Amino acid sequence: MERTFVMVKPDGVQRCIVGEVVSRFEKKGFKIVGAKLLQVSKELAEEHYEQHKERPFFGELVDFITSSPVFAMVLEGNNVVTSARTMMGATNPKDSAPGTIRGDYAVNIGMNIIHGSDSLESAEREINLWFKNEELTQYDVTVSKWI
Ligand code: FUP
Repeated sequence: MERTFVMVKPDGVQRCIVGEVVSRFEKKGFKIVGAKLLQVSKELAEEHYEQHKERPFFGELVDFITSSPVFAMVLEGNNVVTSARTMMGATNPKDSAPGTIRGDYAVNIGMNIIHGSDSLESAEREINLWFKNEELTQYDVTVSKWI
């Protein structure tokens, strides 16, 4: 079953919309298989955003993501990588559609509430980076047959 890594960024935690974000994914039909609130270290932030190392906003991005705790999750379900990205909306909130998480809650590209893996390969890398194997669970949900 497909898995993805999703994180409510410091702005989402500070604005108390962790529950709202989690609720959207739960209601959609995705299963939470791991979750934790954590203060991100500079090392973890730099490794997570490695692909943006040369970009002018890299320093700000690392400062932002380490400025206050984040809520990290691993979600499981059919096509969850693509679906979670669709539910998040475009990176720049000025382009993200109403009804998406960024479209409904963000106005600023630097503080856009949520991160989600952009491919199966990124999902695997990010899940391994953020979670230890023993922090992830395997369980059946009885509603699965209805989804
Ligand atoms: P996304 O996959 O939608 O999170 O977007 P990217 O990986 O392209 O960017 C990661 C984060 O860098 C964004 F969430 C916000 C930040 N960013 C900027 O601050 N400025 C930019 O021009 C692009 C991205």
